[in-house]
Amino acid sequence: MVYFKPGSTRYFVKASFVLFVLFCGISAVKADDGYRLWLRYDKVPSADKYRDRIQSIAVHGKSATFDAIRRELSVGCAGLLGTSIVVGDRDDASVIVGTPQTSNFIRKLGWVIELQRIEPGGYRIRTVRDGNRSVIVIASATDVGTLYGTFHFLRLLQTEQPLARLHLDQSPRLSFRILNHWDNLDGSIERGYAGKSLWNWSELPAHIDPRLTDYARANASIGINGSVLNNVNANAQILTAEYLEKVAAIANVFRPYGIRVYLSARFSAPIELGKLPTADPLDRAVIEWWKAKADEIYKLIPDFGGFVVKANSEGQPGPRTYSRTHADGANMLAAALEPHLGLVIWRAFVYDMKPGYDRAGAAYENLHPFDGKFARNVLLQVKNGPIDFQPREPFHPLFGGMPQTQVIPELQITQEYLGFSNHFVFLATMWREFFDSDTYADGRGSTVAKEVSDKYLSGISGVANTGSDRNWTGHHMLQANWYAFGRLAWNPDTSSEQIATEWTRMTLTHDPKAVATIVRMMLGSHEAVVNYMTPLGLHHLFWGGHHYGPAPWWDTEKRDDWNPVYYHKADAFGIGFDRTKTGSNTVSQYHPPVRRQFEDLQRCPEKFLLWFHHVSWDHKMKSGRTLWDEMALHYQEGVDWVRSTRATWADLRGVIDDERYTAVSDKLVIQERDAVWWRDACLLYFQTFAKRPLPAGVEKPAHALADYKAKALDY
Ligand code: GCW
Repeated sequence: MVYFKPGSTRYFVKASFVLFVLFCGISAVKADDGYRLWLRYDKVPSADKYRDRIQSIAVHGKSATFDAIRRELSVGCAGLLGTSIVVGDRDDASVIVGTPQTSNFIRKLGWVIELQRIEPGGYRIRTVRDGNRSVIVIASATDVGTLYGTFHFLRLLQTEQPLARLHLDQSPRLSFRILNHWDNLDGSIERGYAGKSLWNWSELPAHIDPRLTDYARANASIGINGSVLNNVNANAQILTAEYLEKVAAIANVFRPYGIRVYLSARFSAPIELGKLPTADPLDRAVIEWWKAKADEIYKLIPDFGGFVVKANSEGQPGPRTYSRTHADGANMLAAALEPHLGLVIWRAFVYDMKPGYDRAGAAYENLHPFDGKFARNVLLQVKNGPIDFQPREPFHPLFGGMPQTQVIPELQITQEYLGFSNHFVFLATMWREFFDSDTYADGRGSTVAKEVSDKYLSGISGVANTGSDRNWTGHHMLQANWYAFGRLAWNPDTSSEQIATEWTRMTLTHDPKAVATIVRMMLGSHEAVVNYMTPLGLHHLFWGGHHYGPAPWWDTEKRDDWNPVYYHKADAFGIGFDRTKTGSNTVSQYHPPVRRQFEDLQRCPEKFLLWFHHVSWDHKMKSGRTLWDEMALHYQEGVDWVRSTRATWADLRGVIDDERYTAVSDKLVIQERDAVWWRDACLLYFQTFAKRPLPAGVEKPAHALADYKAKALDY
């Protein structure tokens, strides 16, 4: 080993290097590739204050989960406080972590019954007196609850909360909080915009990518407790013995973090893998095949979550292929999983084409007749809106529409229709709007949040936006959507502002002015994208197939309901889809108070106007303007938002590390280009019907309509 002597050139070089590193360490803007997500654990400005309070930590408990807790606390506290902290097991530590079963100290606090009564996964964090000193206690009835409590505690430090009088009990409102990965076995991701799949099937089970642990940590830190590994457009191969062994290897990594794996099951697997002549759910041999498959899976993965099924949807096989019902199909699988406590998550994304039908009403029509007919371990997974993850949709009428069914929402975190990983859109506000929608299922106040949490089994799924990109989500700011999904799954009444503030402080900066600026940007971003893509209730104006840029003129898909023209119905009179009595009347699927509001042209919220009504170009809006002028101004407003956000972001140079600052700036350039393209393409096209000039304040398009029609926006 070579030692550097003072006075030597090498000493000077070395010393300068150390100084440089120290300087970078002190400065808040050292480069960051975003890999650490919101678990950055860099030293917080209040570190000194915290150091007095947290001198040592005791973790009482022996299990893989407790090992994870120890690791997280020692890395987390050392980083946040800027000094290493002893993580041991002494009762005189300043922080004590455990369960009544694992910790004498906690048992003696007399919390056993109360902790038992907190929902599974819940925890308690309190500052308590112990003789003449005060101790912070993180306790739960379960190991995983203790882990969640640990992450909460770290979040308190990361967001610089006071620790003197902690007094909180937390428990999840929804039981199954699941990420859905639309990952194919070849490593590609359907609607994925952040690289390849995180599961390297060819290397598994022999090689386990350490990144899987970081994925599990990130999820556990926000309470996510399930992961569906493969695309709902499923390949039956995932259910072969060879793949199940790989799945089991992943499950082993996730288990200490409280995450169960689930698989998307292809309904016709008994034919493809079992060589049976049919997959009819009432066929004896088929029933036996699924039972044996379930037994095989649970032998390898005792805590396997269950199957997700996309049946009779977009060409996928299902029970209706055999003239059986959705309930027949779901219940057959449920019977195979039930002895193992497994779930069937049956997707309601079903929209068979019938002449003259309205796709927005199809799922309700198909599934509603089966209310009360599904087995107890079946969850019905329904997209937030009736069409398909559009920038804005009213809530799906199946929420509050199936009182005897365990309906769980499916949200899309990946931005299939929201500018992929190029556009900065904070989705919490969109999801808030959904959760706050009043379904009137049991009178006023029956919000979606309430309806979905008041079930015997409750849950939520989010289609993940993660991938192999170093920063996980393709765009640094979109990590916030993964975070927001977890926080809302834990408590669907959490405010967007709270989520945005927490995330910003944990992920980007502690500078209060910068935090306020970034939070404001985040909270305005969803309305902006709606404005420049599909304002006033417009929907599905997307270029066919990839769903990136605008193509409101598109009419060449083989199904009518894959074509934008089907949705906007622009003509010389006006624009919009009439879903009232004079049209498809699918508005009648909502409970009467909601229906009455939506179907009344005067009372319908303007943000949903063209979703429910075909409206004259000259219709007077609340602003006093005509519909045409109002629409054009919305498009302009969307563009203006992106421009002003670019300027606001530019002011953050130096507050956020250069690497992330620059990456986000570059994405905003793309977002501005796209917003302008959206505005111009849509307005020029709609103008061919409206035949009215653009109102003052709306910029003149740079190209002719033919140019926009000729070329998809690059992505
Ligand atoms: O939004 C549509 C997507 C499909 C997807 C489907 C679904 C996985 O365009 O890519 O398939 O929904 O949710 O099943």
